[in-house]
Amino acid sequence: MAKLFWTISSLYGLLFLLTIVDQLFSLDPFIPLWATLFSQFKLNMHNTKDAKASQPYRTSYHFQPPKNWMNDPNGPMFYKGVYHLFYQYNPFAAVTGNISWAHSVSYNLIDWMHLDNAINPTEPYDINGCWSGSATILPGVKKPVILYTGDNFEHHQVQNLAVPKNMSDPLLREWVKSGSNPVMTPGNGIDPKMYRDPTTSWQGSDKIWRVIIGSQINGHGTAILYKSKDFVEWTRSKDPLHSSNKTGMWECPDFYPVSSRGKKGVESSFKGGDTKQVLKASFGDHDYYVIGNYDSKMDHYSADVDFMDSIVQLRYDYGMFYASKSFYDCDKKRRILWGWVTEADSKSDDINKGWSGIQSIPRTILLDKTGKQLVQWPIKELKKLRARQVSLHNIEIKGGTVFEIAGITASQADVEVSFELPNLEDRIELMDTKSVDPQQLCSEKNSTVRGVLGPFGLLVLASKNLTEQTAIFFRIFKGYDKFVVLMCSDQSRSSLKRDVDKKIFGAFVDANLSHKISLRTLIDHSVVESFGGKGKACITARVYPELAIDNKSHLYAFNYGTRSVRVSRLRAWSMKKARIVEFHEGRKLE
Ligand code: DQQ
Repeated sequence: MAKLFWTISSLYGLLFLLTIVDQLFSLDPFIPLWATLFSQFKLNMHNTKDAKASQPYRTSYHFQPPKNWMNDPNGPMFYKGVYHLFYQYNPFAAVTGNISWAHSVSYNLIDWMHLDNAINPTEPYDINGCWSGSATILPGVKKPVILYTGDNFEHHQVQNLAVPKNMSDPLLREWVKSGSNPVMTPGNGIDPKMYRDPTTSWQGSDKIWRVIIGSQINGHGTAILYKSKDFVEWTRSKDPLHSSNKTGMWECPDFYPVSSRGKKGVESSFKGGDTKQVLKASFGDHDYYVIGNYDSKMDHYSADVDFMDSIVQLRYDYGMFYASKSFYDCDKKRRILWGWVTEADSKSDDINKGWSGIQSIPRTILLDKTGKQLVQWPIKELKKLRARQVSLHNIEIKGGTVFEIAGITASQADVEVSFELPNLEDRIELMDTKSVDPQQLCSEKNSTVRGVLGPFGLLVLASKNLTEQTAIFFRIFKGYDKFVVLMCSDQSRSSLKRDVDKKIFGAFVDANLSHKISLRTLIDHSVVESFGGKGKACITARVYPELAIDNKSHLYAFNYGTRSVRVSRLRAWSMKKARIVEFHEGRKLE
């Protein structure tokens, strides 16, 4: 027993040391050592090779648990050299149910160690599920705390507090629930079934903590505001922080400052100047956000353009991406966003696969130079997985042609391409964006419909004869006062399978077009995550090809417009697998 204890403690000691060294010096050689350490201690390395043979849709570098159901990301944080990601998890099946907080840790947000669940439904106040919530790192004591929603014995939603059991454990594996739970309960006009998902808390200049809870009051999406001095006693403010009579229930709100100068992220309690404040709410299957100003003295938030007040809605992602959560990474001074990417196959497919749900690649978020929208980009650590590379320069793609980008693993790749356009004054089609839904436009003008400038882009996860293909492409139109860039992700021919959702997605890219438009696409077996115009519009899709799997998958560039476009530069990389290890101590689910 003593030996086991010593082994485990030295393992943690070494791990902690390695994470610190890695943080300080960014030394890649330590990474294999980290993995070796775990295999030496006979921890359960996940045998992905075997899994792949029968699992063509399992991802290789996106975050997913070894099995079962996963939905929302919860309580992401960076604490003492370790990134933590908790997530909504069913430990028993590939469908939703028994929702608990699973827990994984990483030193680089790419390689992960899966730990035992952090919070399980065990108490009357959370017995029907430990639902979404957030972590806050208390300054001074530098201690993380979690607020989460419990679905209680009456199926009423209440807010609960949990703290680490052992602050000297660098992985913070065990969490204890507060004896004061629930710390917030629905009252006065709050529907107990519409009261959930506390945000990361922030402090005003009065040092008082604030948090918002997602709700729907009188049919309106609402962020209920609470205040507390000690995280235990919370008082509801008379007025909500914000609400909208144009939306229903707000799930998983997020509220954070972004710098209006420079490229650094901003911590949630930041009170300096030169910031704007983002409010995100999840509703109608999408994550919408507004940008505005927050006066922490009056607790007043005003959006520059409010939810649903403009034809074009600001969304983090115009494909599949929901219940997201951001956190401030104090180590690299950036704000990072995670989002749940659900499956587009059937429930019975999920049961057969034994799993459902992945997380997006973590993205850095910044305010765009215009101040009118955010820009997102895959975290720089992802580059560590780039392996074999192909590069192309200055290639003309004539109208109506396709060419293969060979030489990389097309089912597991990172592709960056920049398209150069001909003279935009030429007769290109007109478009009044004020009355057009881009998703609808992409469905009507799918990848087979020829235009003048476009569709041009990439065909990914494509079979050799193109029977199966997912097309990510642009079309350029002439708007009233500027050129309009439409970005589409067309899944309609992605698979021969019938029982999968092949919806087409679309977004306008506010790209201030000057003859070039860029696309980055991350391809990972069953997920295609695309960033148009340097991250101004993102579209994530799930696809389940039958023919175009593993080494039978191909990558092409195409142009079905009548005018030629030029690939000024294309770089594509095979991607390595992320290192995933499991470390379970077999603690009972209390
Ligand atoms: N998922 C959680 C809720 C949240 C919803 C339950 C959003 O807390 O509102 O698993 O996907």
